[in-house]
Amino acid sequence: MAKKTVHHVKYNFFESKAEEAKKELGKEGLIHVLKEMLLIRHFEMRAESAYQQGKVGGFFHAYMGQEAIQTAAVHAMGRENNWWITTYRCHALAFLNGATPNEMMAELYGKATGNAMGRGGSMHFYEDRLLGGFGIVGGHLPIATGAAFSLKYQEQDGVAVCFLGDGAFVQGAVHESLNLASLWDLPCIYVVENNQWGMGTAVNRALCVQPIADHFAPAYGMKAYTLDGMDFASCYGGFKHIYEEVRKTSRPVLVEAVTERFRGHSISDPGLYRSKQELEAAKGRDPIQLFKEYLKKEKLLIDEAFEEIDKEQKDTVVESMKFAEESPNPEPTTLEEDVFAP
Ligand SMILES: Cc1ncc(C[n+]2csc(CCOP(=O)(O)OP(=O)(O)O)c2C)c(N)n1
Repeated sequence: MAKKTVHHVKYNFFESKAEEAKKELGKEGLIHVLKEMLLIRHFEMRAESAYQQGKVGGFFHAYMGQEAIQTAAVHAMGRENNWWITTYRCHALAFLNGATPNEMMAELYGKATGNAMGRGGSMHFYEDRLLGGFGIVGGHLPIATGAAFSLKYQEQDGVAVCFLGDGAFVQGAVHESLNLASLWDLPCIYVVENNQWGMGTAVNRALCVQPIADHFAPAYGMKAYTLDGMDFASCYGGFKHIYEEVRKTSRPVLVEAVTERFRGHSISDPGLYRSKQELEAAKGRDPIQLFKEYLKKEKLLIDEAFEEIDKEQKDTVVESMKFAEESPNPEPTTLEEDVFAP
């Protein structure tokens, strides 16, 4: 365990085998990871600008600053066999599960070609193994727990991976889910992405004790893992270890990935509760910059190649805006299609 204090909290970081990422993914795989993280970042930035131009409506929550966590989790565990589920901050996980930038942007624009046919918007992206984007804080944990139950009941290989925020952790359904998962030995990996803030409330004003995983996992008879959420290689090694353990034991685990979001809670939040200096300090550990430096240190990347990849990803996102712009609106006569109302 590596002890480190972040935001006045003493963490016991899991000492991941960071070299595993290089060993298993190789140069090509790591460059692919860089491309994905850059695409996620550019997608959020461009989508924000489209929102500001009035092309996107509804809620909008950016994943900027947290890219390393879900990218590492999906690469370490593989998207097939597993069930994935997250909050309204769901653009990255949809992309990592196979959604294309075109269909994602079109969904934000409310177009018929969108990921949810223009019905869901920013908070409700889906993929074959992604059970959704959910708007009710903590409300998706019972669904993740049910997905883990189904895997076990049907004797299928795989785990359910559930992402939630630090603010969500105090929600009742979270604790009912942890209790049941432990009681029934369900293969569920609960990942608290501690980005330091709820909507505008600092985590230390919402939670009576921290660190989250170290304090709460023992109460449910689970193992706790704390990961540096800004460091891809460390997250990759950590998730790899956790995945193998959960498949072997069929015991749920509680993971805390320590990170910080770079934007307000949602696009309508100017973030006045955080000083400029605090934000700059967080950006000093930008996961994409850290990953770039790591690749350079490993002699897998040079600055010129980075610039090229960066531009490529930006262009892909700009293309997706064109696609969304030119896509048709859903036909009003289809309004009642695909509606489930018991
Ligand atoms: C049950 C419920 N209560 C309150 C809200 C309003 N709400 C939306 S997001 C949010 C904060 C959640 O913060 P956190 O879980 O830390 O996630 P983050 O947005 O930081 O990723 C709140 C209170 C909601 N959507 N659902």
